[in-house]
Amino acid sequence: NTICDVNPYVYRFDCHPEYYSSPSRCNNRGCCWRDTLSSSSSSINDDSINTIVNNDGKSSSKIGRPYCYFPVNYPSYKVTQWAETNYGYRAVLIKEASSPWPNDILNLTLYIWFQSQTVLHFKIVDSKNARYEVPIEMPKPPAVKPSTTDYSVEYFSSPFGLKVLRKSTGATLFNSIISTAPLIYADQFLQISTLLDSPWLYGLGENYGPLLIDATQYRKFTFWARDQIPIMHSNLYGAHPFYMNIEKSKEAHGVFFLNSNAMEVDVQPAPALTFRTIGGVLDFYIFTGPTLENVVQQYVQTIGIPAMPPFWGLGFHLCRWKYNNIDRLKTIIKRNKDIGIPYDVQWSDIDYMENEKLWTYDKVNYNGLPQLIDQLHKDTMKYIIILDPGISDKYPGRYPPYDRGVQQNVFIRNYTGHILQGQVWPGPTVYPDFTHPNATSWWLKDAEDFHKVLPYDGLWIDMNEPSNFVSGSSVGCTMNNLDRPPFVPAISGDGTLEFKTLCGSARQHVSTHYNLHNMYGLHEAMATHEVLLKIMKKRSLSVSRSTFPSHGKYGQHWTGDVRATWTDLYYSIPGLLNFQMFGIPFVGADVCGFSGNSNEELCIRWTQLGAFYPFMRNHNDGDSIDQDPGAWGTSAQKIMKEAIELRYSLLPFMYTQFYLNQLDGSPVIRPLSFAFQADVETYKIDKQFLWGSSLLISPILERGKFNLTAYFPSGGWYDVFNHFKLTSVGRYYYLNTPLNKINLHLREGNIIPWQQSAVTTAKSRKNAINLMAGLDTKQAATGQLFWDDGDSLDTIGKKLYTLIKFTASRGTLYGKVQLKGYRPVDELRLGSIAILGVDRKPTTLLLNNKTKEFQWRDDVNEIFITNANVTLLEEFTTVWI
Ligand code: MIG
Repeated sequence: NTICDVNPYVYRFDCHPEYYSSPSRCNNRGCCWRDTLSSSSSSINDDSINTIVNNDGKSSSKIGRPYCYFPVNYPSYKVTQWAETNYGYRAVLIKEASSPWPNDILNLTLYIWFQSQTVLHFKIVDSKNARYEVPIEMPKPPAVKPSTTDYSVEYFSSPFGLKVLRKSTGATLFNSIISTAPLIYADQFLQISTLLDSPWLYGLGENYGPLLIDATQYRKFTFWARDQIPIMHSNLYGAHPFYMNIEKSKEAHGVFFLNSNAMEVDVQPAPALTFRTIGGVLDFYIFTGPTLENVVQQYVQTIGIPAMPPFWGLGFHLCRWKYNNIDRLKTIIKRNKDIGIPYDVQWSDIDYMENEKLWTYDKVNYNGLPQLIDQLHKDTMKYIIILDPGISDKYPGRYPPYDRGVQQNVFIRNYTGHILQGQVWPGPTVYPDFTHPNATSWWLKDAEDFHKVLPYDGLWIDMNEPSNFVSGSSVGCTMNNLDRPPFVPAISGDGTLEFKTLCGSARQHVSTHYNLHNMYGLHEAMATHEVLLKIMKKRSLSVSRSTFPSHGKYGQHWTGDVRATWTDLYYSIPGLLNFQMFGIPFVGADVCGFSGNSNEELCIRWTQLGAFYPFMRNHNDGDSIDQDPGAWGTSAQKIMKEAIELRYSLLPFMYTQFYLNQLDGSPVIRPLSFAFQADVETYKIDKQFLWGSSLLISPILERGKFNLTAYFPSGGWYDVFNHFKLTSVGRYYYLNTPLNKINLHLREGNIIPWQQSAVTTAKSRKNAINLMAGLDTKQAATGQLFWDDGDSLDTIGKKLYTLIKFTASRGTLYGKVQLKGYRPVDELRLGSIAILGVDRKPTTLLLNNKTKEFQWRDDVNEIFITNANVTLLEEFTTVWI
């Protein structure tokens, strides 16, 4: 009595997601096989496959309509108890017959916590045995539910399904009541499906591709941290099982699956989504928004507000792999300083180390490096070094980081209990277990000692997926169920979990590597963050390649080994926008591209776009040609310099976005949809983005292109350079964009603070604050400035900052000091004021009640005051009559 008539076919959920499904294998699972859209069974031969084979021929994350799918009412769980509790509900789910997956768990408990008005938390656990759960700090479940919620919960008894609805509209926030998508809960195979309210999805990272995930198509996302050049259809460095769905009614919600095991997510055009993981428990958070912005705030507040970066972190960073010696490094620093590139931070990649050993520097090729760092510091610059997690075990008795690590038991062990040995740059290496209680103090000791030798200002933590040049370990892995689980998601590589990393069976203090793998980078970042706090006693940067939810609390991120291609230039935008949603706002892609040779035009366009990355670092591969600004022809140098100067001039505004992020988790850069959610056209736009919600960046992303059709949401937009106003009806407009031009528009109704740039942020910070106000049709605009010393800890909590709100309305523009907790003597003078879109030419202008000279531009209706020359630490008022 298997009912295989599942039509429309979009409701067919994959019952054989692994490679090589066949009618007989499908049948063994009690599922239905159809290789056509018709509902009758076909006689296709046994070795047909339902997946497209990709290059390695082993696994594939490219999917289409499944041939093997669940019949209607596949044996599943029944609700045997459903109890209303103070915090929500508790239910018992029982299944009679085992599923075909080994170690099926037949008795489950479901907890539903009404966490807050906008956050619902539910978790399904084994009723009898505790299972591994993700060891990150999450908000405590409430003892009692809030008096009102935006959502309501329903369930279906048999087969069990759970539905969460938006009360106000009835929109689907989560719905696993699907007769053809049973809940499966076996020890190493757990899956749950949900119907989506609409096909508009964002999230599911770390991924490479367009911002909008179109659920009218099939697509599989895989989550298993891997040292993998960013490409489509592949698991990458980090794992963020979080998505947002814009509902048909244009409100938005988010769903976070708190699970760290190897995982895949199938998207299919029902539209629906299936989470399939190989361990842990089913633990979900639902965020009701209703704006995309609210969803991100609710998610970020749940996983943790990011660390506030130091102001200097927003400056320009320069790096490359294989300067190879100090003369080369000095030459490159000099040639960029000589041409006046604003430049805050110099980095060193692995070639500064002696034989690639951590906490050493090459005293031959980098003789004099400490003195060079001192010079950088004198020039108000900073210096960051790379660290890889692998510790060389080649010099026992002679290499303290290794010897002390062994003594303190901080290295990951393999299944037999011996320290696991892999292979990275120094040759054979062992891996610290950052979950071990001794690990942070062990890490601190070397970091402190080395800081006395080489006074770095921040750390770059690479290879922390963790990456391994031999799969598993130097002696391979076991055949046990942690290394050869019954099911492996469609991850890249040779189809095994251990490919280019450690064995799943390896042991860490908190659990197995099988469970903790996706969190290796997070745990390293936690330790590194603590170490930096202890050493610097100031804000710093720890920029990590691998990330997991809550990473933002401890560190920053860059998007890894992007190629020096126009395609990668484009995809850097959705990449960075995704990390805004994942709560890691300080993120950048390697400017000019990492792998392969860059070229002048690409590097110019990349520098122009990179000037608007939250984190701007030009970095490249060891074997590629130089691509620092000073490496190019003089006209290219000039354009790059202008782009970086533009960035520096806008940093007061960007820094203020980071302050706002501290308050509620808001992104610092945004997709257009975040600011114009009612406008469906914006949902797919990922070639333009916003700083805050007021500056629109429309970059050139193609070779040989000197014009652009860019989308302008309805309303007024002021060209930041020529001040002309474009009043859009919500359509694409043609923009002439020669090589030296970046399209930058100020949204009407906003005031942005800016400064003249200087060669470092320490210097530009001293310049006067200028204002650019773009009045809206009601002659109004607002803006604000957050200012502190730039690197002290917790200036917000300690109120050691100054916050000024700017308002323009009907013939006045004034600044009100909200808090005066930071009073620099030589900063915060008000310089120029540009007021754009004034309704008529004034005859008189008063600044703090005194007549003040101004210029009037008739073509753009602009008031311009060259130098207001008043302090910003007191209220000021401009009135024009
Ligand atoms: O196996 O340290 O993503 O930025 O330059 C390559 C050398 C190791 C990978 C990083 C890249 C860095 C490179 N690293």
